[in-house]
Amino acid sequence: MQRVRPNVTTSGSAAIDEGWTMTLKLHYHPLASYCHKVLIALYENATPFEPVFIDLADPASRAAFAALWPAAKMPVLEDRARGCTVPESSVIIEYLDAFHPGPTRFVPGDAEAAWRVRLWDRFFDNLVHAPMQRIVADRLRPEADRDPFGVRQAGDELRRAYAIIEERMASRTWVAGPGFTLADCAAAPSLFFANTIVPFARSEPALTSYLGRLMARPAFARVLAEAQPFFANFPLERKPVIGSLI
Ligand SMILES: N[C@@H](CCC(=O)N[C@@H](CS)C(=O)NCC(=O)O)C(=O)O
Repeated sequence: MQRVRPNVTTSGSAAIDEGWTMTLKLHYHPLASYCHKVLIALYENATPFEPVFIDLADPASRAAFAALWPAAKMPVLEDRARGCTVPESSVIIEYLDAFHPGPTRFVPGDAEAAWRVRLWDRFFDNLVHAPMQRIVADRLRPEADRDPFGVRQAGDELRRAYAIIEERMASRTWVAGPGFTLADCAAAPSLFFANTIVPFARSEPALTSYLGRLMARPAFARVLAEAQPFFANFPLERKPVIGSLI
């Protein structure tokens, strides 16, 4: 087992000092929303890790990343001490919970509570994150290949998801139980970017307050502060803004 230096530098990079080797490496990009989901979990528990910056537009960086995980989707966690390469944000967070646990537990041990956490994690990935990404991806296409109908459909999906979350969050602090869980890690970046693209309505105060609580959570506030220098690269006209709920 390698020795792991327990503290993390204020820049957000886990430092590697003489004699200390990071067991965990996170392959990521600071603007990538699924990477935010995992960074929240790492920062929640001050889990030491070495960040590895991936630039998928750079052929060498993409090839090295695809050699690690052929799907070439970020994030990917490498655990050198255990010899594991772990893709998929939800799986990474469950892996951290199982093998590198800290004070915040992301999936409860109790099966009854756990299925609810997994349900809401799937809800945010499939019904908020996915349509939000479709709108962003459409903007990255050549003009002639864009799909305005698909973008309208994705916007409608987001509004239907907002209505469901509004009703659920009327009487809750966190989405899937009394504490902050995997489902809230999934909610934070997906709602943050979705609200930038299809702003919440005035009639959705519970949803708006929920995103406010997520943004105030120190782990997510740190993720957003580190992402901020890249916000100008966000491909839509309206750029993400920290601290203002549109
Ligand atoms: N289901 C995956 C989704 C990962 C994903 O879509 N990542 C995006 C960045 S946020 C990506 O790698 N996009 C690059 C591409 O699709 O080429 C997860 O939960 O980790």
